[in-house]
Amino acid sequence: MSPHELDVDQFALTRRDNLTTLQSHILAGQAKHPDATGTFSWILSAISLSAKVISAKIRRARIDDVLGGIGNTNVQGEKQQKLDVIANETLMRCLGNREGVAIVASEENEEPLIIQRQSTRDGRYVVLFDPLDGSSNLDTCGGVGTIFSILRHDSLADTVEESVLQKGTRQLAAGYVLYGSSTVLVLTAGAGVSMFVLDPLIGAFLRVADDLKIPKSGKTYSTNEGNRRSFDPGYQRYLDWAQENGYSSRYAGAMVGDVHRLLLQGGVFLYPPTKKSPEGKLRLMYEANPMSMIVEQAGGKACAGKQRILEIQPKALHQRTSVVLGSPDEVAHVLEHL
Ligand code: AHM
Ligand code: MG
Repeated sequence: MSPHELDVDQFALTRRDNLTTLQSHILAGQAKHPDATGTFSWILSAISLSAKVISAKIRRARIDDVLGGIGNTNVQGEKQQKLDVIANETLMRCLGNREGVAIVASEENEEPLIIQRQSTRDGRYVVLFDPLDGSSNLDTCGGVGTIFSILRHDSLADTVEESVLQKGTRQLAAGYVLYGSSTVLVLTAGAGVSMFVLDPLIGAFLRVADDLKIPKSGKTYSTNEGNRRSFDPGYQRYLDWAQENGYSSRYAGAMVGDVHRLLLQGGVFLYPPTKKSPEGKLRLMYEANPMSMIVEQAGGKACAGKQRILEIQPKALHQRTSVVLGSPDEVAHVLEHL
């Protein structure tokens, strides 16, 4: 081939391998909506900035001596880690000055925070998050994560509560950041799931997968089996069945870690009601809903008992729910036993 001839195959390969940052992915999404003002993209970029800051703080946590508890409990009665507070403040600082954010609500704050206090009705979005999920893993260098959910602010709602308490089906976007052996951001804006890895050398999230699909099945279940005796009999029957059928058990102690594994390798995650948490432990609005949206967008299923999680009408910001989510075949196996 002469040097002037175009090697079409090679060109196609180069095109496929083009580097895409989270920023350019977001802008490409925005370009598909000609009437978009860019506000939504700014919010996603604020979340990406928070993820970089939190990731850096976690990596240096032992050196900077910010591990361990602060001696306080949060609104849920759970021990707050120093990094819970740092991650919460980081997200608040990044989102607090973004135009278009009307309300921010977090696991660590009792009440939603009204960002646009003077003119809440001008703010267009509500951002909900769990700043540092699984934070009890921190002291032992285990995986932890940030989970977020973005809703449209209901400008006709009379109260802040009313605007925040929307079903998961109304989420515009959802995602999580896993601070594991690498920092991974998984995002859906309702048209498939994309995955990005933080390249710490250049400080950018690079896209490593687009339109991610969860395996249809996978012989792994994730649950805290220490609670098994207080599970309803249906869940216990499922665990018996899974063990008789050669399933493996994997449990990270951080939902983000477990969901990330099943998204890539298949399986099912269960947090049923227990004696200690009769409604389930996980929070509907900023844990179960965003994770369910991601799993469903990837082709999986997410239920609370037999009800689809995304269709639950929330009654309180910190409402809890039971959770069964993952590969469609595996969720079906659980439901067959309930
Ligand atoms: P957190 O938001 O207070 O960290 O709690 C949520 C976490 C989930 O990430 C995880 O799946 C679960 O709690 C673990 O709970 P348990 O220790 O009861 O198994
Ligand atoms: Mg959590």
